[in-house]
Amino acid sequence: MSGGSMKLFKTAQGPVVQQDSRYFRLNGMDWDDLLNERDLCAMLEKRIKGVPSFSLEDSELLAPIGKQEVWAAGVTYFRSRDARIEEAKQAGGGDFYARVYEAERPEIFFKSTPHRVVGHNQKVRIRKDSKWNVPEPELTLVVNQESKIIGYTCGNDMSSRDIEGENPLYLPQAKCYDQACALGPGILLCDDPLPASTEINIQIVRKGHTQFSGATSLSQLKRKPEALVEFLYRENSFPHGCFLMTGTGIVPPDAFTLQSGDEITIRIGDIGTLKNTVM
Ligand code: DO4
Ligand code: MG
Repeated sequence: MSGGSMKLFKTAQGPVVQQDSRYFRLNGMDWDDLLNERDLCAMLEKRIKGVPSFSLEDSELLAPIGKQEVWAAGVTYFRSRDARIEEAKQAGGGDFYARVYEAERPEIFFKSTPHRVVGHNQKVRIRKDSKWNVPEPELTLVVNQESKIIGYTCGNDMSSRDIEGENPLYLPQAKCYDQACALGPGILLCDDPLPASTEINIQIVRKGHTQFSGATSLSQLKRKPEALVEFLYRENSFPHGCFLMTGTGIVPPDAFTLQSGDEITIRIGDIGTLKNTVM
């Protein structure tokens, strides 16, 4: 890619591209068409030539999603495998997690329709019928209709651990509900894989005090992003492309559960920082 890295943001006025710390509006361009443009970065470089830059405020940002579905991979880090085995032990489900961690076929599940997704600075929710809730900070792949990874964003796979732990068959209820998925702030457009040294950080602040912080890096991710995409696109078409969360490598201690008002900050390498408050 020439001209340095680019990021794509979504606003109510339309898509915005960032290059070299300058922001340009892409007036009249459709978000879903853009994500599926053949040579996106080259097209954007041409398109922003001569366009005046402006300063983009955080308050303008929407979740960087259009008509795409969001899917998620699970048990892709050793830490997640361990935590799930423990959480499902009583229900007799622990063995499933150890097996899927080693298996050739990854765990991939449906996470969210676009209307359930929130963006940077918007509110995520915990279920009223759950007592044990955590955020899951996950590198999220942006994949076009031809199964090409065109970029990356930060994702939060909000999860109800008591529901999931009670019975693995409850996974869809633990994972898929209104405002259970946060994506943003924008999309780092990138043709190449991210370096293994890319860090994933999370901080949870309650009433001004850090309740939990954690970090991992992509070197701990057991599966290659391309392999996850290959499985997802087997026997499945995505006419608008899709988002694929790659699993969490950070799980807070078992005594921790989210509360209303908690501020969750997720930072991944050069992608940016996704911040959400629990409703
Ligand atoms: O199998 C349960 C969910 C796993 C998950 O969401 C993760 O590992 O990130
Ligand atoms: Mg997850």
